[in-house]
Amino acid sequence: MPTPYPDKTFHTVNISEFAKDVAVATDGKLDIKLHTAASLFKHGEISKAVRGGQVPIGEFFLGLLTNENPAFGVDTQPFLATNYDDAKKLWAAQKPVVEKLLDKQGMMPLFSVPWPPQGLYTKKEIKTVEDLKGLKFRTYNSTLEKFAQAAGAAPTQVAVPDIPQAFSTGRVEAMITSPSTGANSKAWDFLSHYTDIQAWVPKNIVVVNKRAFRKLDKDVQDAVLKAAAAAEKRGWEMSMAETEAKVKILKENGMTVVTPSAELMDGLKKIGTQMLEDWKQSAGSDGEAILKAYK
Ligand code: PCA
Repeated sequence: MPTPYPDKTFHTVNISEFAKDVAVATDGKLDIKLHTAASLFKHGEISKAVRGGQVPIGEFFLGLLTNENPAFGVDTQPFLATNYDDAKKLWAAQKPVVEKLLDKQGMMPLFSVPWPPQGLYTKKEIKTVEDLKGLKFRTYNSTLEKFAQAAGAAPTQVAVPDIPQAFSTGRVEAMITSPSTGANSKAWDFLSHYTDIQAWVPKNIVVVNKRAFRKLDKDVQDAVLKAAAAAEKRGWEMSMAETEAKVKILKENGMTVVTPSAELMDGLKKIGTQMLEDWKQSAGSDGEAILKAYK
């Protein structure tokens, strides 16, 4: 099972628990071996590897598939769902469409877990959108890339394990990510301000190859589904706990945690509104169904 993020990431910890639960429930009949931190496949290759059956199961950032279909990345739309309650509602609205799209590719979702709300990391205080102009900006999917571009910044995609090096070599100088990824990357080594903009609550997803799943005995299938449901519940709770714990660590390590100015939020939300309009255009009837169910 390939996963993209390092061992200490709470998503990875949750998945280890999931694998253990499956092994225990099946008396070792199904033993899931994790290959973390993109060690088996690069992050961008994981969904294809599951789809093609090179691996039976894998984890990836759902919004990475935005280019395949905008519905996959609705949870990375700026300011559409910015807290856990709304994120839960958005997932309920998005899930049937994600299931349908993955099914066409021979895959099935097992569980999905959110990252904490996304905040802004910089080397100085950011009071307005204009302050972001020209900054070399680390991104992780095409939606964030558009957002950074619309704010006048210069986006560059960098995978989580490469964040410290990208900052230390000056390839990037700002980013939007969770307190989790910020703290795990020791953001204080190269950044000073964390502005709590709570811009969106994006998710990782664990998917299986349907053919591989069908080959399992019925009791093993049931054990996997049961462990998956438990992992989704546990993962959401871990994510909520993570938010507070990791903001505290940012502070303890000397980062200035800033409540965003009204002016900054207005400017960023204006970009979000325009991006949602564009998203609606590209997401068609699936997009409409998601937004209708969410509202
Ligand atoms: N961490 C991952 C995805 C979202 C998050 O909080 C990243 O920065 O790539």
